[in-house]
Parts: sequence; structure tokens; C-alpha cells
Amino acid sequence: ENSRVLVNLNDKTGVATMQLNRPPVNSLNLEVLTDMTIALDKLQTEKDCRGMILTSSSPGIFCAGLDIMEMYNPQEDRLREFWRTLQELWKMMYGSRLATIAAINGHSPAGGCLLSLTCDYRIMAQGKFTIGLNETLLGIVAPFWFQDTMVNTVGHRETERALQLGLLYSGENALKVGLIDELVSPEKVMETAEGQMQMWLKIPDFARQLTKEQLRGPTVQKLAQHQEADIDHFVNFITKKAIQKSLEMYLNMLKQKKK
Ligand code: CO8
Repeated sequence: ENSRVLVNLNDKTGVATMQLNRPPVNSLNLEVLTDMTIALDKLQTEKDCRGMILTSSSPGIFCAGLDIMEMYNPQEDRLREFWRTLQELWKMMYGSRLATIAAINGHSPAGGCLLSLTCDYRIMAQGKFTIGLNETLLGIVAPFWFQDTMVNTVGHRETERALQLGLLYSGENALKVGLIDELVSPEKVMETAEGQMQMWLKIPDFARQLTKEQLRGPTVQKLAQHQEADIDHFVNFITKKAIQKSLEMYLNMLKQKKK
């Protein structure tokens, strides 16, 4: 089977794992985003499912972020659909009734970092991996709701610095600023996530969910209220000649680095 998202719900514990499975780097194209949205929606309607661990099937790479090829020389209809699907997934993840933990078992730039930030708790693998919202390095700008998610996690000042510089943090530095909650050896990431999940599931669901809703609801509402304008803005921005040029240079840089 070559499903782009692998989901496994443990009936006994009520905990599901969702593995991104789009080798080599789990970049998020329209199809992956759609599959994730469908899978999460399904889990949320399973009344016995209470928690979800998000991880990757490729040790060493959690997620390389949005698929840059979706934004390079795009077709407008697909580009709109792509952005809307990302918005929908973000709203669903950030406001999920499930307790969610990101088991970050590798690199986690840009959209990968965003996905992990939508979870309630983040555990990252020690090693040479980095995490952060590095959009400015590509010559693009993280939208307001990416920024909000970051501010809500590490605070305004750290976000100002991180987003302007496009900082990719080492695990140690990510831990220091609170971008991740734990840094453990790669082989301990999943068991740490499972252990942590037990703590979240000890809390009565109703009380935990309402608390999450109070804290995150306004941020989700803000995008919901400006969703169409945000799509227009994204399409206008990304199709600008200068931005296309920046993406092209970044793609070339990615290819060059291999040689
Ligand atoms: N999209 C498309 N292709 C990618 C991406 C990506 N995000 N990342 C890597 N690839 C490709 C590479 O080009 C390479 O292709 P090929 O085999 O054809 O040469 C292949 O995947 C494998 O990549 P690497 O050889 O680089 O793999 P490594 O294991 O050496 O490194 C990394 C993995 C660290 C993940 C590295 O690939 C990397 O740094 N990738 C780029 C990550 C990045 O900067 N992503 C940003 C995406 S933008 C985003 O998510 C938010 C956009 C918000 C838009 C707002 C506009 C208003």
C-alpha cells in the first residue's frame, strides 16, 4: 500500500497515530493535505478516539513543509484549492477535540514546524535536525495565522526575531525558547509521546477540550473570518514575478546542495 498518510487507531487506549508517508521528505502537496484532513475528520468522529500522535514514516525527516512545487509556476485553481485545504487542516488541527502530540522525528522546517505547532505538545529527536518558520529564507512571508500560532507558543518577541530571520532552531535552542517541549534520543521519541499522552488522557476530556477551546478558539476564529481574503492575498503574492524568482532560486539552491 502506498497511502500518503498512515493512520492506526488503538482501540484499547483510544490513541491514534498518524504518520506522514510521502517520501522522500513528506512535503505537503494538495493530495497529502487532503488526505490528512480526511483522516483527522474521521478520527474526530470516532467516539472512542481521544488522542492523536502525529509523526513521520521517514526517520530523519518529520516534514519539509509545503511542497514548493505547488507554489512554483502554479495554476490558479489548484493554488486556491491548495491554500484552502491548508487553512482547513490548520483550523481542524489547532482546534481539535483530541489531545495531540507531535513526535518530531527529524527535520521540521516551515509547514512542518506549523503542523507541529498545531499540536498540544511537541517532542523532538536529538541530532542535527532543525525546526522553525524559515519562510523569509525563501523570500516569502509567513501568513498572519502562522505567526499567531508561533506567538501563542513562544511569545511575541521571540517570534519577531525568529520570523524575520527565518530561524531554523537546533533541538537544544528550540527547547530553550519553548518551541518544543522535550528533546529525546531518536529511538525514544515514540515511547515518550505515548507516555506523555497518558498524562493528557488522565484529564476529563470535556474539561480539557473546553480549556483548549478558550485558549485557541479566538485564533481559529480570526482565520475563519478572513479566510477568503487570505486566499486572495496568498494567490496575489505568490504569483508575483519577484516571488516566483525567489522560489526558483531557492529550488536551485536545494538541488545544488546535493552535488
Ligand atoms: N518542496 C518541494 N520539494 C522539496 C521540498 C519542499 N518543501 N523539500 C525538499 N524537496 C525536494 C528536494 O528538492 C529534493 O529533490 P530532488 O531529489 O529532485 O533533487 C528532494 O526533495 C530531497 O531533498 P534533499 O535532498 O534536500 O533532502 P535532505 O534529506 O538532504 O534534506 C530537508 C531534507 C532538510 C527537509 C531539505 O530538503 C530542506 O531544507 N528542504 C526545504 C525545506 C523548506 O525550506 N521548506 C519550506 C517550504 S515553504 C512552507 O512550508 C510555508 C510556505 C508559506 C507560504 C506563504 C506565502 C504567502
